Amino acid sequence: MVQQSISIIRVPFGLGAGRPGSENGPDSMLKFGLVKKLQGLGYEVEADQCIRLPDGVHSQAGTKMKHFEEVLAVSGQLGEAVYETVAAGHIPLVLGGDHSIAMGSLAGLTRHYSNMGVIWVDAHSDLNTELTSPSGNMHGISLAVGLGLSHIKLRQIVEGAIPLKPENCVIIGARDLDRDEKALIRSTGLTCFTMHEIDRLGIEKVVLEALRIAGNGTDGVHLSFDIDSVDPIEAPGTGTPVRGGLSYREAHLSLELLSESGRITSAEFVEVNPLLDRNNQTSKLAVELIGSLFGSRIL
Ligand code: B3U
Ligand code: MN
Ligand code: MN
Repeated sequence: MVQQSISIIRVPFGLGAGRPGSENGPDSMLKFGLVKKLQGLGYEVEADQCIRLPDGVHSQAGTKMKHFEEVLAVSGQLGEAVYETVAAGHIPLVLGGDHSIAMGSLAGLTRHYSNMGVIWVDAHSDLNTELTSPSGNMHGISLAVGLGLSHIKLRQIVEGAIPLKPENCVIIGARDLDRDEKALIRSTGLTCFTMHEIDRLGIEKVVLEALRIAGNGTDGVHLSFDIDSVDPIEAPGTGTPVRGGLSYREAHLSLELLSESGRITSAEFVEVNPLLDRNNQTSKLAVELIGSLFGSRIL
């Protein structure tokens, strides 16, 4: 991280997921000491931004994508807040909420950064579109929206936003991909390090390669971290757990390496679902992992 002031943006919104609970993620991460942790690492921390769904926004019944209008309304507000935050020189740290909110973050960020890389850590690729989504859940299409592959465009969310370039986007930790998502990964040429590659190459090599790709000629690198990338043994409190994920140490090492690189300019942590958690294990893990991203070390 280059700048020294973090602005936390809470997004208590979970309608993009298939089950309730992720709307409680931001409060839970704050309750388990996130602000203190970041202050202890030497940052100035501001935590009073909170994005809420405006009154009176409701999706029409009968559209295929569930809560489409609500997701766009929240994303629009989040996008403006993220843009203002980076424009003022602070590091935005967005706390979800479900992963549909990434559309807002990406829209706000690409208004500021003209050539941004993205590292997307997730069990899924979130590369469905409204045409291919098997579930109708908006959190499954957010990266496709970021890449300009959906009918929903980033510039509809924030004026002046631009699509991501696939050659600067990297997915890490994937293990549950739909058929059309696999085809999109192949045709767009974006890089996807599945759990198979992580097993074979080791997480250090994968993360360093991801940094090279996302950092190649870019003026910012956004980390979008879906907590379901971590194995459900460590992170059970999430809506769509998939076995065979990142170990506790692989997850920490990833964030430590991203921190060491000094290249990450914004981050979001999503899909923490306190209603599904065991002893708040997942919220506490998320706080620890954010600490690693911002420089916490064992020694
Ligand atoms: N690809 C599936 C499943 C899914 C995506 N993201 C999550 N689940 N969390 C879909 O619904 O698009
Ligand atoms: Mn996701
Ligand atoms: Mn996921």
